[in-house]
Amino acid sequence: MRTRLTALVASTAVAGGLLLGTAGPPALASTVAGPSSTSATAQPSPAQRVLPTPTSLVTRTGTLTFSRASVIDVGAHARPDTLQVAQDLAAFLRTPTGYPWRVVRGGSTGDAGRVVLAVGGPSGLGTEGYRLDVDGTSARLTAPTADGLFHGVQTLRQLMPPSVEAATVQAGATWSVPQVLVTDTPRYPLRGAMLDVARHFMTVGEVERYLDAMVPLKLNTFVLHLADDQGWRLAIRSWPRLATYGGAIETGGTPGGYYTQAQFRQLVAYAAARHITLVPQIDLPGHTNAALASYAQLNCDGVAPPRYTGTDVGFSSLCASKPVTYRFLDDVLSEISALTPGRYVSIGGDEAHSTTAADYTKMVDAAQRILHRNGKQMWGWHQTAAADPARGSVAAYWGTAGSDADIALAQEAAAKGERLVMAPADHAYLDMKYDASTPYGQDWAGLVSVTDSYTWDPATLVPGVPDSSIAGVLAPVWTETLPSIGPVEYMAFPRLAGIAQLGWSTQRSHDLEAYLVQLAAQAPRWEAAGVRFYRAPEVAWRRFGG
Ligand code: NGO
Repeated sequence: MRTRLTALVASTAVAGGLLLGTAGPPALASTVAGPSSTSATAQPSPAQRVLPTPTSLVTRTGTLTFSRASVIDVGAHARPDTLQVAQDLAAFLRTPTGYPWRVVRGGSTGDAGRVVLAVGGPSGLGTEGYRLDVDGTSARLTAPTADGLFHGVQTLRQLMPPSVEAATVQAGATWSVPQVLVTDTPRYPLRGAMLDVARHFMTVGEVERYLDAMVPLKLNTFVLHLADDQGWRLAIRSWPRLATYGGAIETGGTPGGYYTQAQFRQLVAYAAARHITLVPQIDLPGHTNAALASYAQLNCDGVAPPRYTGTDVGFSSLCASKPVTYRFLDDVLSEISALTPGRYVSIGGDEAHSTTAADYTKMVDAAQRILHRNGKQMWGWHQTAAADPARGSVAAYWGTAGSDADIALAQEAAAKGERLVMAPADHAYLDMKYDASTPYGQDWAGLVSVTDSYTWDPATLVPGVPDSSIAGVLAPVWTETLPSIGPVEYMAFPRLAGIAQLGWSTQRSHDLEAYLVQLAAQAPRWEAAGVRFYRAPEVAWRRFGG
């Protein structure tokens, strides 16, 4: 089932640029109240609505109101990717407003409110920044890239009433946005979520739903954990039993599943249409029981173990001394690389407790060489720093406070020129329970409240790792205890918003009290979009009608 967010991206590609505009009847609304403006519920200020916090947001007086005559104007010379962003925005807005939202190539006039999207903007916006200038007649969005425009659209969307997220026409609603000037660039270039579909399989529709929910948070990276002890979830043509046998069950012994290569491509494209890069993750040399169970020859003793349905870690390993292991790695990683337009493929590399240090290095290095030959860079957990990671590869740090061995590896990764992505388990692991009463999740890294997930700084988390080595943040959801996307959403929201904010917003703007109010402002939006979330006690969820 897809959420309303799906409509933000149209499936058809068009050529042109972006200008979103309204040339309809005069604005009637004098406030930024949503369609149910008769209710006494307080309305969040512009700064409270936009999450992650923009670099600069200046609130002006008054609103811009859209109407049936509103158009999106991309200008006469719009690039294809700009026009695509406009088409996607039009498609998104049509459903709740019931307005036609024509996309026009220049020439929109009138003083009743229009939106203009164009490539450009002031220097310094970088590859993802944007400027949104809303006055009484237009919302003018400029950015150097389509990524920036897309992020700017998310801000515009969050400035609209929550019912803009609804999947049906909201008759009688007033579609206004407050007049603001936003100039915004991300703190870090890499802001990601990870979803484990190996422990419990998630359908294509479930994964798409998660991608949809990531979009407003300006996340740009999605790590899909495709293989672990409990299941192999991607069809590999040269080793078909990986998926058909190794993917047939999941944790607990319930039926599993796998993606065909066509379905995987669909997911890659679905993410790309949302300006999100998908990073496939195949764990090795540990976390490989599903592969070892599928092919006896991959085991040092030539005997296939049974498939595994429990939740232990660290017991499986590929066999470093067998030539077939390297053929397997070559076949699998080459097929995955060919399916992946992105620059990274993750080989995991965590918890190889049943592999000697020498064997670990041998297999990780072999995997890295194969990826390089396929034009990819290695992504792995920080343990891969113990092998020979190339400069520019990614080490995702999942240590907890005070874990000296992990800190030493993170420092080693930085010294070797790796880019660190911060995913500290005691802050960013969204499978940790919120509190002792949380019905799902684990607690090995502690309980991670909404406050805990936001109260840290990626730049200073690991001593001895300079900020220049930090590429961003990652929020993993491991699914040993999460059988479907509903529980995944409940664990991810609202904490995913906090990680997104840490990755996007300046440290100077870090403010727990303000963040908790921003979350309250998201509640009616998530409700309208059908995104499940946990009503954490520190947030006054009803404040804005959520
Ligand atoms: C660890 C482990 C995973 C578990 C997860 C559960 C990493 C990188 N390896 O994180 O296999 O699923 O904890 O929280």
